[in-house]
Amino acid sequence: MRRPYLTYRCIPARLRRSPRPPQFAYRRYCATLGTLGRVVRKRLRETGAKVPAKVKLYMFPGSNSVYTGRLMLDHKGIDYKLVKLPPGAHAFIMLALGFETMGVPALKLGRRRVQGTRSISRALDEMVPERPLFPADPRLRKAVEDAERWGEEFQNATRRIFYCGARRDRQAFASVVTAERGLPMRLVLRAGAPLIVRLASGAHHASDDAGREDLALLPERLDQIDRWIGEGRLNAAQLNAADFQIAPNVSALLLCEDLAPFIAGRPAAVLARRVAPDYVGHLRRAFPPDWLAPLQLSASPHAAALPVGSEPLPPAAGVVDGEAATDKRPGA
Ligand SMILES: N[C@@H](CCC(=O)N[C@@H](CS)C(=O)NCC(=O)O)C(=O)O
Repeated sequence: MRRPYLTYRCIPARLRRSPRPPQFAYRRYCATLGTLGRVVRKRLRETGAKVPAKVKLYMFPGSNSVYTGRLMLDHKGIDYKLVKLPPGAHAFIMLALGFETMGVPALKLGRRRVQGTRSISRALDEMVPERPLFPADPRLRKAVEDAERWGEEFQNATRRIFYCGARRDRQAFASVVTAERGLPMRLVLRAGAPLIVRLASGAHHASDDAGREDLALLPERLDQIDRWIGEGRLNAAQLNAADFQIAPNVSALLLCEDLAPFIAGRPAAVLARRVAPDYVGHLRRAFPPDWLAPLQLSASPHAAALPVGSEPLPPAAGVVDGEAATDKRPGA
């Protein structure tokens, strides 16, 4: 089951009868979407949705924002080619390719370029109205747009927290970004990890002060997600752009040994496991204890059954409903 995509790509397009088989880490997600995905793709063909023949996603595995982009493309049932870039160097490659900014995810839709998760969600809805990422009702749409914008800030905070941790746990970065790579690139990324982490920490303003503040704000941010889930703005029957924006970041935080016990018992974790269950990687205990004090103070109603410090970790990305993660690959 490794790299079914490559096998599939070997079949000439005219002979491909089934939709592209699930690839990378979304096996469970795709399994849920399996039948539905086939129906959606068939409908797309019938309705003549304006999907260009060539759709490319520029990305690097391990990025939280890329995970969001991939989930939305899959949600729409769009067939696309992954262009995997090396993290760090990707920023310059994106500029060299003519994109406006250095960031991934970015899409090439025929000749059109779309960069950034919030632009991608809108472009996808424009192209494929089926399975909308935003509700038609203006009031509900605004609620989802607000949550999506908030989610992008949460995405930034998650990234800052991760880089603060990755400066302390030297295996963490490689554990996240090598999951979908072949051996040569894995070796390169492992060797380059300390430098990439330093550069990315600078690019994303992930100083210790910023990370510490993000950890202090984490309980209220998680409370916000839980509230939105309670209201039905998130994790409703029909997933929306805000779900796809927010869930991968909760999944990413669940990869942190220090943080998982504070998150695992929350509705936010249910959302993460439903929407973005395949984040790969691991961040060992890395944060100074005083950085975690605000989480401990707010922990009582939400902490997982396990007290802090008593492993094993609750099931996070990579282990879903007791199923071991043998070939899990992240989208982000
Ligand atoms: N907020 C942007 C995030 C883009 C972003 O920061 N992506 C990272 C990868 S996780 C990146 O490419 N950083 C390089 C840069 O922007 O310089 C979005 O939602 O698309």
